[in-house]
Amino acid sequence: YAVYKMDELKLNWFSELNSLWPGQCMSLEVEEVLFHERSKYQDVLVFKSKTYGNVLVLDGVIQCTERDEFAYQEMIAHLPLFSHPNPKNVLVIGGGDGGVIREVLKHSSVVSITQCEIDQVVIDVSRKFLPSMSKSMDDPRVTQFVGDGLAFMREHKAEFDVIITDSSDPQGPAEALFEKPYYQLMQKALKDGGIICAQGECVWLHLSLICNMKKFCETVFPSVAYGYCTIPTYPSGQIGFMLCSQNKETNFKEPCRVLSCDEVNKMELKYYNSDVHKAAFVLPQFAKSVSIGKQLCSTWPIQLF
Ligand code: SPM
Repeated sequence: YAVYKMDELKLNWFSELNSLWPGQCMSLEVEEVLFHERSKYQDVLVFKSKTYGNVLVLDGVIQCTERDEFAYQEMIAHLPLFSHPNPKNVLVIGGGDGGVIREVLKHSSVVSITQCEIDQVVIDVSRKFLPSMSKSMDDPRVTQFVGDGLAFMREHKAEFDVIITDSSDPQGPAEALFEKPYYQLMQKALKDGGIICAQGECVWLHLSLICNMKKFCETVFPSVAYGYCTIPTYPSGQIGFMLCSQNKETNFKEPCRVLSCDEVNKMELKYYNSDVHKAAFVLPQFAKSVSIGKQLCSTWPIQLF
């Protein structure tokens, strides 16, 4: 599948061409290529952009930019953590840049964060070029493993209050993380009442994938919800999250702890607040009708228009 054209880097523009979002792409002006190598798993590129800071790109797909990463990292971490009454042990699958760990560490109830990232190169380049995210990985509450998330999950039972899957897209190393067997393993790796949250793609681009995922999630967990945030540098400016709970009483739309303005400031939150939490689950009609199962699901990707 398509990755960026090297010529475009030379011309000082990076364009995120990919068959997952045909006929459209985000482009960023490049000031300097900081790192570009193929790891064992994927093409790894880091460049300094003109207006979005340093940018991490895997297999031609933007993973995070210093300017807008907080939107995604805050939401994928705080939606599940504020939906759990007392999260203590948290597992992060993927997230080798450290941004999700940075957010999880803001919860005083959390005593341990275990991370399993498949690609050591992603960790290394993040440590070097994305310090505002990666320095979180040095916190004593964090234990890091480098390996396959699916294999890791097979070996852990009833250990975690919250599992966050911060993956790349379902082409390449993260493919299995969008399938039912992985969700079944996560369900077993959770303690009673545990909650999971996973990168859930984009309703503008991958509605039938989301619909199919939500349907199989509902066969594994008694409570499932789909939320989203806006973010300029992901395709169509939006990305979603699949949330599932072992507790049928979990109402994802109502956070367990509501934050005051002071608390929002103390936690240095730039996107998440308690109103944003509730609003994240209010879907536009075209997505709502699919997510409640009123429309036939087909294979993805589908195009809306
Ligand atoms: N910690 C940041 C890692 C980013 N993980 C998610 C990357 C998703 C990139 N593609 C978005 C496509 C949405 N349809």
